[in-house]
Amino acid sequence: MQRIHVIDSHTGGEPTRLVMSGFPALTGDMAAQRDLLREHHDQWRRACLLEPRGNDVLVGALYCEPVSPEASCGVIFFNNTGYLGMCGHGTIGLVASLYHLGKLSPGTHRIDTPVGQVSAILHDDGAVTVGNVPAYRYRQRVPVEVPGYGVVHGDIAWGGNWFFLVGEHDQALTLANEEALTAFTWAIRQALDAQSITGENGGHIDHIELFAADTHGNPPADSRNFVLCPGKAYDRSPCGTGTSAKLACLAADGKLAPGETWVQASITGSRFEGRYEWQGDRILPFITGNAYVTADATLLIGDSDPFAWGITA
Ligand code: PYC
Repeated sequence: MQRIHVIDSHTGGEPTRLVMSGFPALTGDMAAQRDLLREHHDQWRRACLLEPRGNDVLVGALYCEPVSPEASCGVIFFNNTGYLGMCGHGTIGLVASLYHLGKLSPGTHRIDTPVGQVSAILHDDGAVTVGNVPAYRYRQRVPVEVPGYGVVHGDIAWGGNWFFLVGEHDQALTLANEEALTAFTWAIRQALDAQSITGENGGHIDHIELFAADTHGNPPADSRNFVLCPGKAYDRSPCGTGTSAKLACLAADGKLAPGETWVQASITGSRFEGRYEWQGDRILPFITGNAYVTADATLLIGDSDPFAWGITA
């Protein structure tokens, strides 16, 4: 019997499963550890995140020893289909979970990730501000022919993952319309792949983000979004890396000044606050949100369980 200690939380409705212990030992820098996990131990990701123990919406976070002297810890994020560069909601969940365990106090912390070091401030009221990796817009208003929908224009931006950001569309951004939104964004994602439209240096665009006015909020947020994640589930939170990519586009367009607050609502109505500082021709995004711990549990992987390592196609 294998045992994995996890802390579950949600950030704006989006769940994070933090793995504290039970995974195989990994070595090297964070990117090397992520690659080792992917290439040699991927069944541990599947056991934690796929059915019957997990589900498509869950994002996993593997707690690691820090690789740099100033960091409190390292983290590797993963989901139902693979591995994420960075994850904003997951970092907020990580910090809230480590606070729950008594491993972090309010204050500023540094966290090593496979795509660079991030910072996290745990505020006295429990809110967390993530200082994300530098973000930037790579291409503006790129046309893509989407079968069944016609030509869709979007910006390509990096916020710790690659995003295609679409503001021009006729979709209703409501939870009731979730199936149509998933179909539309999945069609965009497939069209980008088919037409070899990528981020810089061939970076795979695996997140699609739609924007509209927030007509539901009271008071309204600056914008409402729908984010399709790599495994086809939609983000219940406003997506930390997606909000970072949005800030990069707003900064590039001169629509948001450095230090000014941008309130991003999600499709569920949950909110993040974002702001940025310039760093050369990129921005440093800061994303603030709250996470809540929902479980402190031990996952059991039994030798005789036919679905011990998850249900796979
Ligand atoms: O918050 O960055 C994020 C995120 C990525 C995928 C799901 N959430």
